[in-house]
Parts: sequence; structure tokens; C-alpha cells
Amino acid sequence: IILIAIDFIKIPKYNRMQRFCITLLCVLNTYFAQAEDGYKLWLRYEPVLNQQLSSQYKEITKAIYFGDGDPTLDVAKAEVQNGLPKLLSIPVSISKDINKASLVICTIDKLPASIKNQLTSNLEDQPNGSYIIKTIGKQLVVVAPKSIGVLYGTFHLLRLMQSDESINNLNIIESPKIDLRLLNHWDNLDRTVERGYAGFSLWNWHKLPEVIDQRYIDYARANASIGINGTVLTNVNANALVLTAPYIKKTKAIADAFRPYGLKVYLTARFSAPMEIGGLDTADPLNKDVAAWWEEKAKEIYKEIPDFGGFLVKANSEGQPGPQNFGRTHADGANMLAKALKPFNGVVIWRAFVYSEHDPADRAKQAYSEFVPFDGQFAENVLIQVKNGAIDFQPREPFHPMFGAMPQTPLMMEFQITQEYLGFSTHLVFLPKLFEETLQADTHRKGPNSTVAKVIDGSLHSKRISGIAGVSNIGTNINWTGHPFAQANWYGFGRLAWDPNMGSKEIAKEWLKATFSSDPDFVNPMSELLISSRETVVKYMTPLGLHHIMDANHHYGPGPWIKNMPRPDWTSVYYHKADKEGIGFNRSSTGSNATAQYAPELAKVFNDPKATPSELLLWFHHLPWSYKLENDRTLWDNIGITYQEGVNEVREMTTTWEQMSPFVDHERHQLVKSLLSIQLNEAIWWKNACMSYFKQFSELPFPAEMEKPDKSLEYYMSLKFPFAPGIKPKWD
Ligand code: GCW
Repeated sequence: IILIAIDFIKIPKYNRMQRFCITLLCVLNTYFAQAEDGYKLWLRYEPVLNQQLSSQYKEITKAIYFGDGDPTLDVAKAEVQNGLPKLLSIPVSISKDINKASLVICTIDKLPASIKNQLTSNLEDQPNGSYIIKTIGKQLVVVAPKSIGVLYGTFHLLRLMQSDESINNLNIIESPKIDLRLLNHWDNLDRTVERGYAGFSLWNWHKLPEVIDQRYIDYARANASIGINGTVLTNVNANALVLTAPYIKKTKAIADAFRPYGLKVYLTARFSAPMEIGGLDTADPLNKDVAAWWEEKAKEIYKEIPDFGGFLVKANSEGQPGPQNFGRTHADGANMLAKALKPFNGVVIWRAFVYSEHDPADRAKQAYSEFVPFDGQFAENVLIQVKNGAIDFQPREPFHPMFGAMPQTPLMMEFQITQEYLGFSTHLVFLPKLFEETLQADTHRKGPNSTVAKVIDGSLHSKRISGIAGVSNIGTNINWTGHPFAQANWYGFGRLAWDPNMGSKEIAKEWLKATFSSDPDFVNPMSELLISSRETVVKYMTPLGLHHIMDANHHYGPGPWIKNMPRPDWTSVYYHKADKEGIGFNRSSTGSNATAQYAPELAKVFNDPKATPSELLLWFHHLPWSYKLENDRTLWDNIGITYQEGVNEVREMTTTWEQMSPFVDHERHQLVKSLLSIQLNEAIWWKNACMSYFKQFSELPFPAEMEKPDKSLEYYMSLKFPFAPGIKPKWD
């Protein structure tokens, strides 16, 4: 109204047209300033609407003492100075006197004895990053032995305020349960991202080391807010160039920008680098010159980046070079690199994602067979990084049998945050639910309740070091992850890396409150939606234990008909084995016997189709189409019914989201709505294509509950997507 009034008020300098243009610009500016593009992630710090809580927060934060002394503490202070005024609409008031402050944020050594004595613990034996948030008399203290703990504690306190939680009478002691909490970027040096669906790589190698993009800082801050403490900058399908001097300088610039946020950098090491960039004629790990080359390389890196994390290596897998090219073992390769990094406290993270086209064994068995015999033979700074399941980040897989089977070797978890097999950045799927399922699975390796989480955090077999990695879904898109809800998967990964026993529902609520609204009428239905979204995608893509039936290479959309590929284990028919008799992969003792790689208690369950949970039925068994499930319907009917349920559930998601418009800004609401409409179409496409294809074998009518396909199988098979994102362009 004011703007329109301005338009009519006569300003002598401007004519009517000019005044109109100024007004229009102001209106547009106001509109776009209010639009939410998602850039702020879960760090929006929207005003606290609950008056009672707002007063409580104001009272407790009315005079803040900040310890200073290092860049990490400066970051903590800046975060409070940025967040509090937004949350409470008042400026931050700083107290120089620690005794008079209402809120104290500092390292423990800064505390006067009167406060220090009242801490129940000084966290001395606790891992780096631990902190205390405690109400002591009239003061609230956020303290830690190290400044990184102070930063994590500060984010925790701000999270409580974003979540409408009381901050009276607090007594929180937190420590990270896992040592290495890493993102793995599959980012190439040309800025394409393998399996990336959110634009290009954040790392602008061309302009580094001089240009430090603000995004690097914002990225580090977001990671620190959820406790992520390391990032592998480059793709596991590695380019040796990143280990050359100019790239080490560029990496150093990134490392310097990340350091205040407690984020270490790691690089992928291409095993053949000594030959490609070192002028040697071999990369044999037992060759003295090769070992010396890596030792020199480590020295060169650590000279620039004293806290460099270490190397991540994909060796002898999918065409990547490795020690086996020289007749050596994975242990030989990993230990040689480990020796080079050891003097600098660096680690080698060696991936177990290996399978060979020359090995006729079931692909699901190969990594276990390759690695388990080497248990106890890896150097102490080697971790073996294992994908959550034995095939490849499918919508559902049983946990990888290696977990729990290598008591003397630290096994790192590798989750995929980017949704290569789960609808890219188009489908709304809340992955913490999937992560939780794997982490809470019981390996039975040391009696009941030997969960994967305990393997990962090192507690099951008292491991000296522990780690977890998530393949990043981050790119240059303004909202970082393409789908606004894919931010939840980055967030949730971080929270589970901090505490692998956290519940996915709690994570969903936290994220929803910070990212959208803390109104219960929003949070309750939306947390239900998030939690069920994972099962929904399983239902409309790969129900009842089916897996790897997506289209070839790009993995976009259904492709159960894929059969001509360079290697059989890249086809779909290898995995579903549909024929006139039935469908599914027999991995039981009468088939590939992959079940024998699990603890006997589990092998027994998985060997028996009646005992196998229906979600994993066709993972472990090849069963007749007429096989009856618990609901007394045939397997064929159940497959069709489940596909249909998946479609119906996406419809429900769409309706729920429609109802959420009062709580969400127009821009994000609209984007999610459009994405959900693609998701629905694609869910229908999956159902129609897969059921039409399988019908050729079952020769049975579609179950009554299922909406019939409206196109022919030939039509679905004819669809081609040469420009689907996430794969390397052909010119490379
Ligand atoms: O999931 C598969 C992907 C490849 C990936 C590979 C791996 C980086 O299709 O793109 O390569 O796994 O994890 O190494």
C-alpha cells in the first residue's frame, strides 16, 4: 500500500512513468526477497512464535559471554550473532564478565573454578567434539574441552530453539559415537558429478586456489551444524591429477577455508598414480620405488595441509586400477599407502565395493570372499569401507554380510545419500529410515543385539577407530540438493553419523521444524509422510526383495528387460531371474548360498522362504508365481498389489502436501508439488513397465486391485534417456 501511495505522491524529480517503474522494482524486490529458494537449508532461524518460549530464550540469552582465541570459537560466536536476532528479533548483548553472563559459550579451560566444579564431567576421555550444555545456577553453559565441541554445542543449543524445546534446566552431555563422519563427493575435476543430480561440483578447481567461493564456507558451516568432520573432495573413480602440485595447492585452499568448521579434507588416490603422474613404470605396492613415491607424495601433501585426513581408494573395481593388476592383494595395496600416511596420522579408507566379471560367483558374495580372509592383516590406520548392502545402494538390501564378520578390522559404513537408484533428486524419499534399518539390523555375530551400528561405532569388537561415509547429493543448485526434501537426507546422514542409534522419526521432526515450520499441524503429518516415503519407493520400484531392475547405465526408470550388457552382473535379468517357473534370485543353500555369509542364526532364517521377511523374499529365493504368501494371495498377485500400493501412497503424499500450503512459502511449496507430480507419474510408469514385463512369464491376469497399464510393453521398452543426469558425458 505504501508503495502504491508513493506512486501517487508527486516527487518533482520524477515523472509518473518513472515513479511507476520505481514502484514496480520495489514490489518485485520485496517479492523475491521473501521467496525461499532453499539455500539456507536447516539454518533458517525463523522467529520463535511461541511467546512463552521466546521469553524464556530471551531471558537465558540476555547477556552472553563468548570465549575467544581461535577461528572455530569465532565461528560459534558468529553463528549465535546471526541466529539469535532472527529467532528472537532482538540484538545479541555480549557480556565481558563471565560471572555476570546468563549464557556462557567457551572452552572448559576458560571457566572459573566455581562453574568448573559443578560440571559432572570434564569430558577428558571423551572423543573430540564432545560438549556439555548445562544449567548451573542462573547460568547456562555451553562448554567443551576443544573449540570444535563448543561449536557443536552452540549448534545444538540453536537447534533446541529452532525446535521449540525448553532450554531451562538443561543437562546435556554429548559425544560423537563415530570418529570419522565423512561425506564422499563423487566430483570429477571437470566439475561433473558422478551420480549427481543437483548441478555441478561445488569445487571450482579452475579458479582455485585464489577464489574461495562463499559456498565453500556455507557448505562447511552446514556440515559443522550436524557434526560432519571430513569430506572426500573427489570421485572414487579417481583422476591422478588431483595429486599433482597445482591441485595440492588448490586442495590446501579448500582445507584452509574448512578448518574453522572442523572439516578435514581427504582425496581419492588413484592406485596407478605413480605411473600416470610419477614417471614410474609400475605401481606394484611391493616395489620400493612405488612405496617411496607415495611416501614423498604424502610429505608433499602434509607440508601444505598438516591436518589432511587421508586417502579413499577404489581399487580393482569397475575398471579402476589396483594391487591385483600387479599380482598383489588388497591388503598389500592398503598397507603400502597406510605406511606413507602413518607419520602424519593420516588414514587409508579402502573400499570393499569389488566384484569381477571374471568371477562366476553371485556378485552379492564377492566382496565378503575377497576381504574376510584378510581380517587382521590390515595396518592400524586402514579402514575398510563397506556399502550398506552387498549389491549397490538398492531401495532395499539386507545388510552387507561383511558387517560383524571382520572382528579385527575397522569397517566403515558407506551409505549413498545421492539417490542413484531411488529416483534421483526428483523423488521424495527420506533416507534416514533406510539408514536406520541397516544400522539397527542384528548381525548376531556376538550374540543377540550385535547390531550393525555397534560394528560401525567400534563397540562390538572394541575397534581403535570408527567411521561412516555418505555419498554426497550436493551440487551447485541453489537449494544444494535439487529436491528441497533431499536436504533431509544430508541432514539425517550427519545426525546418524553422530549417533547411529538415533531414531529416524526424531531426525525427521528436527529437520522439518528447522527447515519449514515447527507447527504441530505441519510437523506431525509431514513426519509420518517422511517416514513412510522410503517404503513407498520400495513398493513402486522393487517390491518383495526385487533389486537392480532399473534401466542400464543411468539407472533412471524401470528396465527389467535389460539383458545385453558388457557384463552379466550389470543386467536386470541376472538379478530377477524371471522365467515361466517364477521369479527371484536363489541365494539360499540350494542356490548361490550367499546366506552362508551371515551368522548361522540369520542364515537359517534366510534359507527358508517361509521365515524370510517378505520384504527380502525375492532377494533370497526364486519362487513360483503361484507361491502363496501370508495373506493367502499368490506371489504374482502380491507383486502387483504392492506396486499399486506404492502408487497409491504417492497419491496420498501429494494430497498431504497440498494441505501443507499454509505452512510453507510459495516457492518451495510449488517446487515440491511439481516434483511430486513427476514422482507419481514415474511410480505409475514403474508399475506398468515392470508388471507388463513380468506378465510375459507369469501369464496370469493382473490382480483386481491393480490399475492396468495403459501402454504396451514395447512402448515402455522403447523409451530412451540419453541425457539422463549423473553419468559422464560421452566426450570424456
Ligand atoms: O553405484 C555404482 C555406481 C557407480 C559408482 C560405483 C561405486 C563411483 O553406478 O557410478 O562409481 O557404484 O560405488 O564405485
